Amino acid sequence: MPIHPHHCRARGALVSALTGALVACTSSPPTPPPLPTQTATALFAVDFDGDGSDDIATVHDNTLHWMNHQVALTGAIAAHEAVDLDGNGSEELVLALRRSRSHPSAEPQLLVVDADAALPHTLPRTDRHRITDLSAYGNRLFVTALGGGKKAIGGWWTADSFEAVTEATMGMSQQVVSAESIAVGRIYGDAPKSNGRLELHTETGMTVLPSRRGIRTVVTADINRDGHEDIVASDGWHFKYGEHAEARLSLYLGPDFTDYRVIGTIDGDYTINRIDVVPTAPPVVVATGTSKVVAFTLDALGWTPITIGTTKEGAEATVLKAQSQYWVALPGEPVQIQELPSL
Ligand SMILES: [Ca+2]
Ligand SMILES: [Ca+2]
Ligand SMILES: [Ca+2]
Repeated sequence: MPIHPHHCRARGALVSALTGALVACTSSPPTPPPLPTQTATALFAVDFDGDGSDDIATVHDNTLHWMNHQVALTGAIAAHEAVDLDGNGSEELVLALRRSRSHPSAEPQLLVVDADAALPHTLPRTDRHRITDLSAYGNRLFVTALGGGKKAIGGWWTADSFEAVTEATMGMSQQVVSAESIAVGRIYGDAPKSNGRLELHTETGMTVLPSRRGIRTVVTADINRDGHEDIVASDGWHFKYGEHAEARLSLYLGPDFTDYRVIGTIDGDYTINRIDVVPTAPPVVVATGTSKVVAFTLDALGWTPITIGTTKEGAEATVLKAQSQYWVALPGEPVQIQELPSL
């Protein structure tokens, strides 16, 4: 196998940043999955062929590239999720599209992409709305859409149906915790410009969880590997985001979520647009802020932030798993892929 000098350099830099140790290049490093395009504004990790390793889809020039296919996108990507919707063992990529400068009259759309084709769907509603978040739970997809009156409604979506479950003012980020409970991140409160909050919606009611201010991004993952889903949220939003907002990351341990602790902040950034939890032991949380990508790693003294890249124009880092190895891919010209060390 040939030596890949760029790959080795990136790997050495990241590993030495994390451990302080120098790592020698070997002649047969693990290789990440191939990129459909070398330049990308966005990229997604999806196991299209069901072999257990993520494949990469990229967006370049408003066109989605994946598995030797491409399709022009008819809007901007508002949310995305990988989920095996038809239960055949291979994942589909679901993109939520919204109107954009290049497509000012585009209707909100769910584009379901499998290994062979991309099929557009809509939500069964006719009012003006936009899809703001997607969440996979098993083979099911939970979709959040913001409509009139700043009301965000979350529910289970299939190609034939939508079963509404939650309703929250400006609850734009919603992720499934369990079949009966949904974490609802509200960026604002009921009153204009008031602070949002994190809520847990269940069949029996709603609980407010502690947070700094409004919630920009929510993910769920079993971060301490105890069998219960936990919640990670960026909870520092403020409407005067240039002055008061913080790129702050907080952790809520399930199943009660009363154990709440701050993982850290990204200095100089005002929010976190994407959170990826890497389920290694100990875990790593990769957060994309407004200018930096930071990996938070856990040791006996707590969480340590390590800046692993920069990001611009809303580009988000993506964690992918291939051949039992984790990688972080950063969109750009060209795309950069770094190996995530297991600490
Ligand atoms: Ca695969
Ligand atoms: Ca499938
Ligand atoms: Ca847990």
